Amino acid sequence: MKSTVRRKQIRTLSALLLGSVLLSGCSFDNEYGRLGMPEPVTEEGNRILSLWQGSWLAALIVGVLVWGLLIWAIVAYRRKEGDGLPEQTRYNVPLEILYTVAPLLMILALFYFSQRDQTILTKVDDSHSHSVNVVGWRWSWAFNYLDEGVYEVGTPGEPPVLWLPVDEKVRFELTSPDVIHSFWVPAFLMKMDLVPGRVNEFALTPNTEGVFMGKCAELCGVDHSRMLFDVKVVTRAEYDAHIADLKERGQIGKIDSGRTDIAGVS
Ligand SMILES: [Cu+2]
Repeated sequence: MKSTVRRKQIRTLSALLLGSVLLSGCSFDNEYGRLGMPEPVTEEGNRILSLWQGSWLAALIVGVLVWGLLIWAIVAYRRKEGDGLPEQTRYNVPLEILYTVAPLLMILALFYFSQRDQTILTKVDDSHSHSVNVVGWRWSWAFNYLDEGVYEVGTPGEPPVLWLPVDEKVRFELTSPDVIHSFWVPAFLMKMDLVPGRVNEFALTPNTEGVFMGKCAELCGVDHSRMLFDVKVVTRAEYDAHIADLKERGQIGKIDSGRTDIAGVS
């Protein structure tokens, strides 16, 4: 009688737990549903978010299965009164094949989805409408608006602002004249390293107006923590006005990018 009641309690508790997990997983509009990720503000963000959620869901399903089997084995085969030592066994070929093949299949599935999305997200073609050269240097940032021929540069004390027009695909060209930095805007759900001697690229389309913080995500030296910047996503008219303002301030040309094929202005 007692055990029937306990079984019922366990079943209710499991249903409640599973229900809450599924409910939070199904809703994309809250931080629980996004599993800690910020709200995407780019067209590409939803793809990254789905990869993140899918990976966690897969991990959770495997976790529940493993925990369930463990608990079942512990409870069902626990030592009972009068039991002696259990039968001692060695080797179980089907079981060993299972725990070799099962992880392999899981890794292949994770690899497939990661590789598929990475290929799409890092593909740069001619579909962008403008390009920005992001220069990370010890210890701030410069943004060269390549199509407009103007630049913005910051200092650790006065972080710069990168302006972007909403709903227009921008190509980032990442360069560093000194050490490795990393261009990270958490709200973009995307970051990429700036490596001296090479040009890294990616493109995205901001689709939400607002101000989003950015920072360096690669420990690069004493003032790494001060390598901050903001990204301001605005309308095309506001963007054009800002570019005109930069021109008026005389910020014309390009801050030295560390690229050998382009002569810098400083
Ligand atoms: Cu850094």
